[in-house]
Amino acid sequence: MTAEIISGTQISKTILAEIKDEVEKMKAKHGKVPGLATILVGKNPASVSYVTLKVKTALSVGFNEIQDDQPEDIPEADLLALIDKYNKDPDIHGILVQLPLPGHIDEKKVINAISPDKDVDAFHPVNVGRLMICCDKARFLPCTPAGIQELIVRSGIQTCGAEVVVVGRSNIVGKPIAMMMAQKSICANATVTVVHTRTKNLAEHCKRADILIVAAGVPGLVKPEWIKPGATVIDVGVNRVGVNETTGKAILKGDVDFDAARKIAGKITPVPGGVGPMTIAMLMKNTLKSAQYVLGDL
Ligand code: L34
Repeated sequence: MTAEIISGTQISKTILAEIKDEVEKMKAKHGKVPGLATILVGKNPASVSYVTLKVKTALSVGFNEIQDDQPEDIPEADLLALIDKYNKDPDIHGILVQLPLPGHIDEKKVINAISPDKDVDAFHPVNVGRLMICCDKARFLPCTPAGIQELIVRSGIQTCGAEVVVVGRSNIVGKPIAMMMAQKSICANATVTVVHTRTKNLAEHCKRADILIVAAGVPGLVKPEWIKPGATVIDVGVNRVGVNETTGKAILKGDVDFDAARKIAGKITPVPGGVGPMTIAMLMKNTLKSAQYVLGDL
């Protein structure tokens, strides 16, 4: 058996085309487009790569995009003041501060400073709380988990009653996707297990999964014998394992041993071209929603 590839590149293109249409409608109706401020502190190569893609994508769907690059040594107070400026700017509907931040800046303080109404990452405690209680004010879902859910739904994978195993318990991916997959909703209704570094018999848990979501940040962690034949495997890991000597580009590897897993799984996401592009598409969706809400169209 060779698993079918779930292409995040393809699916994200469809979503971005939908968003572009909505932006055009907004422009025609209100003379306005969604505004996104992207703040990058320092020059972490992975962050530069992701933010560059985010900026390019925002422009391609017709957003007003403000790319705000700041030096590595920006004082925390200055960064907080910058966030406050965008909080007050009526043309900005989404604020993104790319993580990780340099050690002298308190990440929690920064996340708390972003207005929950412009928190298109859904990292603010108010939005995390809304996600947890599934209330209708949950306008923003965190981008990577929302992207994973879209991949699953748009690939026609049944989640109702399915065994979902999530490897990893981060605030950005593991915890929110586990909560989302357990929600009472047609896109979810799964039975969810969260496993992590202290779990006994990691392999045994993974083997039960109809849908295995791996967000551990450990290249090649999941071996083919951990996968139930025919299962769906979603690989969230984007690990930079080296540099291609001819192109100078980073070599990316997922958390799953892809070539071996492909022979066992039913469906699988590749790295690159799987969850990564979906994260970016969902950021655009959140920014669009934010603007639609402000304009009274949601
Ligand atoms: N604030 N910080 C904030 N929001 C986020 O949603 C993120 N994340 C994570 C890191 N820090 C963040 C991202 O944007 C991870 N992440 C992310 C975004 C995009 C991609 C990967 C991770 C992506 O597009 N990956 C491509 C390869 C890109 C490359 O060549 O470097 C892929 O196909 O997987």
